[in-house]
Amino acid sequence: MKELNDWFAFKVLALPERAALGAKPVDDLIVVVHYLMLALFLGWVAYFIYTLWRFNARRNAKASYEGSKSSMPKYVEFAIVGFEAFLLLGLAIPMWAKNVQDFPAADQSTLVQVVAEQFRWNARYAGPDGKFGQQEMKLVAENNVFGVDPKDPASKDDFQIVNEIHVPVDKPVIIYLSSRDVIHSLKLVAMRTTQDAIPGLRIPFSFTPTKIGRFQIECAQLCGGGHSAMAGGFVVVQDPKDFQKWLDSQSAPAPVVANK
Ligand SMILES: [Cu+2]
Repeated sequence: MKELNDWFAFKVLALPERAALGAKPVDDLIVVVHYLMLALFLGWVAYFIYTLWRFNARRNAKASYEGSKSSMPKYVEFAIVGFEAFLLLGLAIPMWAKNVQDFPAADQSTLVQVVAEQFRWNARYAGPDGKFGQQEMKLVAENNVFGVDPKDPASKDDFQIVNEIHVPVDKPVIIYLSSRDVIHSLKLVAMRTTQDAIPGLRIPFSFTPTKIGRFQIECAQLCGGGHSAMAGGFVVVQDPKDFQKWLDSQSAPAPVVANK
């Protein structure tokens, strides 16, 4: 079954490569939904053919004005409501609760702050001290999209980059996502994960990369004239040693980096 699912996912649906834990269950869901749709399609086609035969004009020369007196449809409706309640309460909500419970601990994850803006992704790292400097909404400006307080000593070694998010492989990543202007949405197709970036909110979301490489970021929310330019962002998944080297190479003379 597992091989069949993967064959269907990659050969029939042509889904892109997977590069994170949790990507496979997402694909399995997509595949199972397609199986279900196929079964519904075949079922409805069979029913359609049956009705063509059953209600043919030659077989039913006189129309019936009474209609069905059966109470079957009522029971079927109740059964469907019951089944859908089970899907929601028995499956969907417990799975969502498990996802919330399984959210990785911050001290065991790579932490990145991301602020989306028209039309790029700003990423911020805590630097060698592992501590993000204070931020304040009122400090947010054209050249300080994170609203970093330059007076906070913890902000001295923080650094920012644009359109690249570097992370080490096989370790959970937590991205704290926000937006400076309109609603954007950070979509990582290879990780099978998407999160809206909403002005005024900082939303944490997580994934665990399992493959080294450069993976495209797309904006999944039409955000303006340069929307397509936001596909110029990449998540760069590195070997832990290469990631450390990269971290060390990012010297940060000032916490506030001009973006333009
Ligand atoms: Cu966007």
